[in-house]
Amino acid sequence: MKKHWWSESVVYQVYWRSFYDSNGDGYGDLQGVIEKLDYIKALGVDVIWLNPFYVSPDKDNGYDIADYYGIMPKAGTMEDFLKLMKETKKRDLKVIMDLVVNHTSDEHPWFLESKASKDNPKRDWYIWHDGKDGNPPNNWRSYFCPSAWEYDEKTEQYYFHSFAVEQPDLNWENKEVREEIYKMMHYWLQKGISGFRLDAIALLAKPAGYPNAKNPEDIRYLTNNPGVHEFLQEMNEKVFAHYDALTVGEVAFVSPEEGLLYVDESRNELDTLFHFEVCDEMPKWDLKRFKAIQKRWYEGLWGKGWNSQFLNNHDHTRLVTRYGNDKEYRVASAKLFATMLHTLPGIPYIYQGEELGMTGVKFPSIMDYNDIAMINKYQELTEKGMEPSVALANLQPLSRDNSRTPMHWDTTVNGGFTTGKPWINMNPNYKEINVANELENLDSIFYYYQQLIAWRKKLPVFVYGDYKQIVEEEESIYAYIRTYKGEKLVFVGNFSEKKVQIQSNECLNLSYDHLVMSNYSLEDKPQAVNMEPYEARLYLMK
Ligand code: TEU
Repeated sequence: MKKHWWSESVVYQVYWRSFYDSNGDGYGDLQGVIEKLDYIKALGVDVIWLNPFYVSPDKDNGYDIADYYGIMPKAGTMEDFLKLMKETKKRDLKVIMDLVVNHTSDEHPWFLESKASKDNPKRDWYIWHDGKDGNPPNNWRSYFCPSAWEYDEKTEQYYFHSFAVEQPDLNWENKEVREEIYKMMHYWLQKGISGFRLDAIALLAKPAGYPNAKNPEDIRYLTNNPGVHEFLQEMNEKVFAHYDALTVGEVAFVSPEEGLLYVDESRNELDTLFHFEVCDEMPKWDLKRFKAIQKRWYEGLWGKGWNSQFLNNHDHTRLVTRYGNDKEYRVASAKLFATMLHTLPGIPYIYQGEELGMTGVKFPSIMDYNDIAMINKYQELTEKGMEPSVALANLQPLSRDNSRTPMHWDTTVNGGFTTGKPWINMNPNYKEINVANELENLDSIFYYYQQLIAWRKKLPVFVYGDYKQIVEEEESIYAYIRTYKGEKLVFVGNFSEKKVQIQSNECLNLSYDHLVMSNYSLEDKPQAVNMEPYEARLYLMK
């Protein structure tokens, strides 16, 4: 595979509205990100992914864009953005921007024109269909609502939305739309950003004829439809080919074979992708399934296109709460997952607060939640007759707000995040889990991440090593070997709350002398075959 500036990078995701508030309005902002750049740099990462901060009515936290060229006042100003560009450059950090081109806000001037009349020149910029016998054009669901169609009284047609009603889908079949989007992409790339995280990018092409779905609940029909690769090849030719940028696409519901079509270097589409076989499709930790996923994606992509690795983001419950153990083994399990994240093949992405082992939340009332996906679903369930308390309890574990509560900087009010009232409640455990505590404690999760990243920077095997799973028959052990030009890395992890003695002799020849990292003390020279609960081991050999 070709070597790029980003091949050896580690990406840190900044959900700016919950990162650091510099002006006391309760929202994090770009100036807040600037003030914390030294913290991000200290972790050792290279790239910052910023969630959307374009002008937006903010119904879906910035994923409903009303002006692609402006900055949301909550986030700051264009001046702040340019300062961020300067300050990141100074520290040799790159910035990739989250960009939403599958849909806009229903307040975008394009949509206002499109819905003004059937003969408006922008009518065809969105997807308008007649209803069928007083019903929507077909039976599809959207991600966030029971129907993917919304009726417009004035023009007596339905428009299509893959997400919320306030997020109408653009019509990518329309050449003018595509040209406008490419123009806007150039605008930001010329301002000095280093690439894009492309939101919902596999949704650009819609199924021909919009046929009814057999099982409308399974919304796979929204994704990965014929035509999407033509759009991406054109986007690449018209935009990405002119820059040395990193493009990572959000590509849900694809197999490795389908995923490869997006990232195969010879096809000139995207550089890498997020597939969702873990975060969307595996609600609870399932080691057997995880091993199979890693194997299939390695076999599908290796040598042809770059994979990405992530275990949580702004849409998914924090990893220690969802996949690890956020109680007695919070620190151990956070470090175990971190060791795996940085040693698997693919670019690692860290979601803000992950490096502190931040946990999910359970707010007492639906009124405490902000996530539009959760609130809409709550409404749908209660309208169908579900007890409100039952609906709330059902939705809490996977609410997107689990990961959206503000960063914990210290033990002061609101964890030092804001001097005002935070836009969403704090996780009450900020006095215990926060940056100040982490930085004081040499054994902290933060320093563990820092050390992993430092190793990754030092040895090419982390990036270029091939991948082979070992001790496959062990139920709670995950172990693999990666090799590259005489370097060898071995990861061994116990993903259970019990002590385990590994039976397989594949681990017998792992010598203590090669053990470079573990989340348990190395002083008593642990033997390779005896694993503590959630223990992680990293061996390196030359
Ligand atoms: O998410 C889109 C998405 O397709 C889902 O797979 C996502 O994992 C889901 O929301 C989980 O419940 C993107 C953004 O990441 C999300 O924040 C936006 O709300 C959405 O697109 C619409 O733009």
